[in-house]
Amino acid sequence: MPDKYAGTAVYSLTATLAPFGLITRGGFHPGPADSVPGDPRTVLLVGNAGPAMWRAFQGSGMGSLDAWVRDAVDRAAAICGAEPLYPFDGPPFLPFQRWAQRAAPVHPSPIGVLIHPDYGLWHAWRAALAFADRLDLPAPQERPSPCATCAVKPCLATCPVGAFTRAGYNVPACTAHIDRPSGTDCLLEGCRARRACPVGTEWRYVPAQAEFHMRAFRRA
Ligand code: B12
Ligand code: SF4
Ligand code: SF4
Repeated sequence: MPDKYAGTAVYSLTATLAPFGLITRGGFHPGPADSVPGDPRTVLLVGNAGPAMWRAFQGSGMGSLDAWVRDAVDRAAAICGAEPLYPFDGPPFLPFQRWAQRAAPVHPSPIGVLIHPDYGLWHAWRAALAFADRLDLPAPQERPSPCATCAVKPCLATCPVGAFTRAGYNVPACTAHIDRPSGTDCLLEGCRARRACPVGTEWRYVPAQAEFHMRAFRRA
């Protein structure tokens, strides 16, 4: 976070979220095409990268990650005078992946999840904060997609049931596999295709965190 934010709402937000392992992940000045409810002038995104948020959540003793995030972010939003919005409220869901591409150097990967040049596939969005005022934002970082220079694309060759096709992500094939004994590896360690990506491996989720998300996905 640039020093120029010292003492501002953005700075308070970053400091308030840090003990939760949550980070501010850039922002943008929305227009009508961004479909942000309430017509705010600035949107900041909040998310996680790697296992930091998971460790804080584990320490809380709460069972629902979404409820824990809402609790933390609602409080942070009240402190800095913003309206909180959540990716899990829906359907209809808010277009967080589109907003993310406005706010941070992320790009669609061949398996759908957005890839970040540092974090690889090991990051997510947990909330957005909508501000009525226009806040100064750092210039957007222009960083190319790591997928552009990844000749082998192991993410596309690793799924045991070929769930990633030209037609998109075959969710029923994936969930059927993880319900079978042969799918235990995906269930307990996380999606094999995601694990095959060579980018940002130091940010990889720890096994308990991967299992938590895979079980939540299976329930969904
Ligand atoms: C519904 C949903 C699902 C559904 C359906 C997904 C599907 N059919 O593709 C299910 C339950 C299957 C699912 C699964 C997962 N999901 Co999901 N999901 C969502 C959710 C809640 C809504 C998506 C949506 O409909 N948005 C509405 C549209 C209008 O919004 P949008 O941003 O404009 O959507 C665009 C993108 O989604 C994009 N898009 C979608 N698919 C693809 C595929 C390709 C190839 C490309 C280029 C673009 C693209 O096109 C849309 C139109 O512009 C989002 C959160 C959110 N609010 O966005 C998370 C979200 C997309 N999921 C996410 C994740 C991480 C997962 C899992 C990997 C979870 C896990 N296990 O760890 C799994 C994938 C399973 C696996 N193999 O590991 C993350 C992605 C983070 C990232 N780095 O990009 C999100 C953003 C949630 C978050 N908190 O960050 N998910
Ligand atoms: S394996 Fe290569 S193509 Fe696939 S997501 Fe990672 S960098 Fe992109
Ligand atoms: S979780 Fe396993 S079955 Fe599902 S897409 Fe990933 S690799 Fe394929």
